[in-house]
Amino acid sequence: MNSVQIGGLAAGVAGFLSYPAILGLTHRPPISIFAGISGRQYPGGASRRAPAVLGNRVNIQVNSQTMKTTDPRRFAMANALRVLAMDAVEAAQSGHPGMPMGMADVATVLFDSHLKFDPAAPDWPDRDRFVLSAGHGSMLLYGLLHLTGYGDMTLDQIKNFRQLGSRTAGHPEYGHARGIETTTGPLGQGLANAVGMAIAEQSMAARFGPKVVDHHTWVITGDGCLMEGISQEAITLAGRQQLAKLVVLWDDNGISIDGELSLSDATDQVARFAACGWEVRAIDGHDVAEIDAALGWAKSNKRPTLIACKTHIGFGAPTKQDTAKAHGAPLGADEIAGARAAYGWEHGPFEIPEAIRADWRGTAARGAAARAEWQVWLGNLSNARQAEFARVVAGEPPKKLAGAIRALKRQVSAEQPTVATRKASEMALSAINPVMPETIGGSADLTGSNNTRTAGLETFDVGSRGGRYVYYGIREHAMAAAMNGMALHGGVAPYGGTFLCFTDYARGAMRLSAIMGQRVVYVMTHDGIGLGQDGPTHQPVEHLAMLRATPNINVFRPADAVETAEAWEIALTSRAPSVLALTRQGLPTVRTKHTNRNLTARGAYVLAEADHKRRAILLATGSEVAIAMEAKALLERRGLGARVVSMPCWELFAAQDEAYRRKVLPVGAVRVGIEAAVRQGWDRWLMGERGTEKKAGFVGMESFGASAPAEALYQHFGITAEAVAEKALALM
Ligand SMILES: Cc1ncc(C[n+]2csc(CCOP(=O)(O)OP(=O)(O)O)c2C)c(N)n1
Ligand SMILES: [Mg+2]
Repeated sequence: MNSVQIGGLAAGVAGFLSYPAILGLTHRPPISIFAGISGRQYPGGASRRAPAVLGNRVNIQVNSQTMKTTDPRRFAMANALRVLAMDAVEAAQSGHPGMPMGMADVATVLFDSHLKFDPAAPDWPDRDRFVLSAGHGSMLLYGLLHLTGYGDMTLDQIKNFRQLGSRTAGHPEYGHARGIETTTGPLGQGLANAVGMAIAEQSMAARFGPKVVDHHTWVITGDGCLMEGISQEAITLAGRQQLAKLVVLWDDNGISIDGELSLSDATDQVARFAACGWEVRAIDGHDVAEIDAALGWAKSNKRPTLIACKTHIGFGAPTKQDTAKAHGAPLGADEIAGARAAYGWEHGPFEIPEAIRADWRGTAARGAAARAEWQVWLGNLSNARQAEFARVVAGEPPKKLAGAIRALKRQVSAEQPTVATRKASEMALSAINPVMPETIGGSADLTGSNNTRTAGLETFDVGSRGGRYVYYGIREHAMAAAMNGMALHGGVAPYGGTFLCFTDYARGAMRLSAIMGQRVVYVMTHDGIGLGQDGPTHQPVEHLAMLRATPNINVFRPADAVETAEAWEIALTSRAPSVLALTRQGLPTVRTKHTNRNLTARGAYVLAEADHKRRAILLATGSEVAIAMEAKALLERRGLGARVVSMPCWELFAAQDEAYRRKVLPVGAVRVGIEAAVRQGWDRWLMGERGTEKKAGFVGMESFGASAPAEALYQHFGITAEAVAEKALALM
């Protein structure tokens, strides 16, 4: 049988067809898998050719002998990765052996001949980035780091895979071991991170020159990554931006957890990527010569590249190869023995012969030489430019930042404008962007609403990589994940906007900003019912609670232009992600007296002291601080002293010492919290921290909101100074 026609579906979906029952892996019959479009030319001249290895329902015997003769060195290197994955998963009795076994050949060729890396300097700024988006295959990455000689990844770490305190967590965790570029596991995130890394590379190259910054970003994705919605956002953004140095290696194995991919998907991924503006090619992911050629071709492309690597999940496992059984469970002793026999691997668990280790360590030589050459290019920059490069790579804010913020605060306190905090954020950015050339702003198609683009910021685009404003399009999730990638890449400080409500859409990536501790600033405007007539779908009543429940994110809800400037300063000097929840509606300036000190940095502070004997403490954030001030006036008029505490950032307040918190929230007075959002989370400040239930009240939201002008909504939901004063009185 010489040719097979499959009705227009991707190869992985079409395993039922009558392939030769036993297909040698290097055997290449002239198979045409794409009926009617066989030999079709794809953009860039790549023709989508038939992978030599097809069909996941076919019991393919591993032709290890052929692979061995074709390229014995790389075959042995790949087998080292495979046995380490099998053995580590077996030892842990937990983990995912199938993907590393399937992608070992691709990874070997990548590290052996293409990836620019140096284990002696894992953080070298001009290294290629390698992202394992299919994070469940973590043992592939750990094996690579171990064998190539990354100091953090010892054999003991591999043996302690998935154990408490080991660097070899279930999924790759950024910060656990050098060489892990990003935390992956939630499928699709790594792919979108990589888009951000590729953007950062281009931006840095425009700033510091293409000799000092010139590297690729390589990503391994699985079927799962490509099924996730975020992948569509990511690949269309990358396609539009023509991120030529981004290469996706898709582990096209036709299997996911539930079984054959055809159960749930029939997408022609190659055609999909081509339609999004990518260069595409399909290869046999076990044919090293073909892999080598494809990776080389990818580097020469003018647009991002997808290489569909047809592979066998659990490659070599006698009965579990090509089945979901190889995906996420230990293979068991028999399968492991059978796979070892298929590879001709005669060594015990975790045993790698010295010759193979030496071959792996040898792969680092190329990168070491490239780094030495790079040092020369860096040295050619002036001292000032070198210092600037070092500063931005280290993520240090510029010295001028503090002064710029102070000057703005002084001006605002004097002029006391009534402005929306989204506008105040633009004012802050107008002071920041000129003194902080590493910022890269953007918005998910709400530029005019989020006020994220300041005068003088050019567009980041194909012909203008020096531009610092990214039109992310309506892609909240990919925007957030790309910003993670930019922050992880280093050298740039990303911020991006959407409506606070659409935090939901970005949430998967925002959680990872927090887990990884990355300086990403989320400019989330339209932060409550105050946006008015767009109605409940756009009124984020529960989002503050959800964000505050997320560890390691600073959630700022500034009350006026002064607090907004302070929040920006903290966000840009911090190692954690920040959310700025900003209003659409105008707010009066409440910080009318200038202080050089950043009061927002303490999280909460006494904005206005009680004039009469203190009977009430009114705690509020953002747009409700002005309401608290009015309520205070009402109470004082009746001789009842009320203190107003502005709480722009709970996380920072919680981090203050007890003495300071006690000073702000002393025992005794009744407490009323005011926020146009749900109460969840408020009880710590109202009833905890020396408060009591009897003396605690809350004025806020219990429902989703409604469509009406903001003013009417505040009246309708009873978030008014009168209601606050009444609540305080009732508690006294
Ligand atoms: C967002 C997200 N949803 C679900 C999962 C759970 N999960 C991990 S791997 C996987 C299947 C992925 O299939 P594929 O990428 O084809 O991996 P393979 O089985 O080929 O290794 C799923 C559903 C996850 N990690 N992330
Ligand atoms: Mg798969």
